[in-house]
This record gives sequence, structure tokens and C-alpha cells, in this order.
Amino acid sequence: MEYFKGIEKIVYEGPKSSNDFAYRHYDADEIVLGKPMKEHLRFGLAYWHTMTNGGNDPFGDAVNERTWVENDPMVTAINRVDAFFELLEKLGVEYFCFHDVDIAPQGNSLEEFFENLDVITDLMKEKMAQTGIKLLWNTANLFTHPRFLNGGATSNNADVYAYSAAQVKKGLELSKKLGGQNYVFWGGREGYESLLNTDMNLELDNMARFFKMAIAYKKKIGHDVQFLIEPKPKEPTTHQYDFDAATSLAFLQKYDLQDDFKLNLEANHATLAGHTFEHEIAVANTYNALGSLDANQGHPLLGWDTDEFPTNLMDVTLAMVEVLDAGGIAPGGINFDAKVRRTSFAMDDLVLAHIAGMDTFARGFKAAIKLKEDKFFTNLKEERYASFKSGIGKEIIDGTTDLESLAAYAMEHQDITNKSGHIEIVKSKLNDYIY
Ligand code: XLS
Ligand code: NI
Ligand code: NI
Repeated sequence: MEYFKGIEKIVYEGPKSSNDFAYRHYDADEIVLGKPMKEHLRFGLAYWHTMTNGGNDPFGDAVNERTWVENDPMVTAINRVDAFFELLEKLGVEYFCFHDVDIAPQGNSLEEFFENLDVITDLMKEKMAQTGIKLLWNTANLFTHPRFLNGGATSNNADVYAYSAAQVKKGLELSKKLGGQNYVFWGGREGYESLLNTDMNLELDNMARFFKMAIAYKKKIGHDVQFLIEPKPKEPTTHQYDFDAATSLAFLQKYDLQDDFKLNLEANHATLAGHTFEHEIAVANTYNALGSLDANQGHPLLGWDTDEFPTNLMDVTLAMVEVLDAGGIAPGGINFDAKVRRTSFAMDDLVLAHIAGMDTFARGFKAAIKLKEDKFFTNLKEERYASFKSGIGKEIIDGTTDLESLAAYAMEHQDITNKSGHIEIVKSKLNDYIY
């Protein structure tokens, strides 16, 4: 059965094409920096937004036209696999991501849920073998069901903690079965609503214990998968422990977990934390901790995680500059953790939205390469930090100064002149690379 009827495989037609169902910038096989563009960008589709989401919002019911939905939830789940792989193939996307609850009905018990997961992942495995499509990452949903109202690994209820462990154990087994390249922990409710009744130390210690058990289990089953933490400052919880990259890295270091985890950074989570996407990637880079990206964008006028498809070329370009600095994203990827707007409810909107996101990333990637080739940022920074290249600056870098020698130097050089950064013209020149 064909779900995306009348849509052929999307191909690259170049910037002049007026065909909406074509790539104008993303040319999967174009050799860039020595390898095909698709190997740099490693695009992934998110099961939850693309297949499971109905388009509901707090004020409105589901609107999305999704021809795979039937009355029997297991039939729907099976149809979804077919439709999902059809979409992946038509878009030419080679990776995907899912939460356990996205792909299979939970039934009335863990046993039933796990059986359903086995059936669906059997189907996925077949499709993956036929198409060469790969699992970028999976994760356990420890936030939607009412039992998780106080979180999973940071719940005050030990039975919930154990339940969460059962889901993660199963998730790691499924990751091994499907050859998953990463495994994500997003602490959807790992945080607190009020400090008045929260034992933060106990909760953080428990979260670390949980991660150590997960590391032990992946080793036990012989599955060498990269673990990722996905920071987000708030929503649904008022205060989330994995607030941003810096906070997550401090947690990892405090509990000596830094060798086993990297970060999965999401654009809209960065902006919710009051940062830019490129800031979060740059922070991860300073700790060699860039793992993968969740590509989307927030709305500048709305204060929540709107998960729009990324179409802001400047933001994407600056993020890709940081990815290039990191030496690439593999074994991570660029996962579209993005959903179509409620007004884009048609089936073909799923195709068009991903084309828009992929074309934006292809353009941003090319602009980032050009900026690198022209040493745009390198030259700016070299000039700005020139005082550390020689004289007292070089001595500071070489580690041959102390407070006394610097104080003596300062006595002789009190007449300080600063140079203007001319940031306005820098921004104007940057525009030349983008538009
Ligand atoms: C929610 C998160 C979620 C994670 C996976 O805001 O982005 O979708 O990526 O649990
Ligand atoms: Ni995400
Ligand atoms: Ni998100």
C-alpha cells in the first residue's frame, strides 16, 4: 500500500527549480570536503512528530490527515512502519529516531508493551535490511504516562524508578537489535516543580546511579552505543536538571560520567535556556562532547518549545560553523525534532516540511564551508586576540607569569588602549554569505 500517493522520490533539481517536491540545495551525492553531502549531514526523521503526532494543541483536537490510522492500535502501528519507511525512502533520508511509546501500543502491562515492541521492531529490522536505512537513536518515554508525574530516574517513588529502568533496559536491547548508533536520555520530567518538598541531592544521585546501571547493561549485552543527554531548561517541568549544555556537563563531571556521555543538542531547547543553538554547540565543543543535533527552531514571539522546522538560514549556518569546528557530527546526525504547524495538516506537508529543513541545512552547511575557506572567523579572532601573540600576552599563554610579575608589568603600562570590534560591519559582511 502506498501512503504518500502521487509523490515520487524527491531529487535534487537545483536552485532554479520551481518544483516544490524537489531539493533546490540538498544534493545527497554531491562531493563536499571529500565525501557525499549526505554523509556530512546524516539527516534523521523523528517518529513522534512525523508519525504519531495528531496536531493537537492545548486548545484543539487532532487535525492531521494520517491515512495509516485505524481503530486497532496495533494495526495502526504496523501501518506506520510501512508509511515511515516509504517517507524515508522518498525523501532519501537514511536515519531515524523514536521513543518506545511512539512505535507500539503500551497495552495493559509491561509484558504486553514489550511484546508489541518486539513485533514492530521485527518489521523495522526487515525494512532496514531492505533499504539500508539506519537507527540514529532511540529513547524511552518516561514522561507521558501519569505514573511519571514526578519524573522517572528522579522520581520520589522507587517503584517508578524501577519501572523506568525496565523501559531503558528494553530500549537498550532494541537498540542492539536494530544496530542503533546512539541512545538518548531526555529528562522530560527529571527536575522539580517546587524546591520546598524536593531533595535535589538525592534526585541527582539517583539519576547518576540510573546512568551507571545503563552503562553497565550496555556493556553486559555487548552493545557499543554512544549515550547522549539532551539538555532542556524547562517544559514540562518548571526546573529541569539538564538545563543546558554547561549544566549537563557539570553533572557528568561530578559523577565521573563524562567518558560515557555526549550531548544531543536541540535548537529550540537552546533558545528556551536563553542561549543560541551555536552557543550550546560551542560549549559542547570545548568539552569534546558534541554528540548529535535535534534540528528545529522556536518562534521568537512564543516562550515554549514550538519545534518548528528549521528555515532560518543564519541560525543554521552559525550552527554548522560549530559542527565543522567539531570535525563533523558522526556518529550523531541531524534529527528533525520538528513538527508541521497545525495548519499544515495534509500528508504532503510532511514531505514539504522535511524538504524545507533539509534544503536549509544544505545551504547553511555550504555557507559555513565558504566562511571557513575564507577564514572569516579565524581572521577576525586572530586580530582580536593579537595581544596574546607576543610580549606579555605570550608570556601569559606560556605560563611564565604570576600575579607579581603581572602587577609589575601593569605599573609600567597603565595607559591602556582598546580596539573597536566593529561588530556591525562584521554582521553586514556575514550577510553576504547567507543571502
Ligand atoms: C522534547 C525533546 C524530545 C527528545 C526525545 O522537547 O526534544 O523530543 O528529543 O525525548
Ligand atoms: Ni529533542
Ligand atoms: Ni524538544
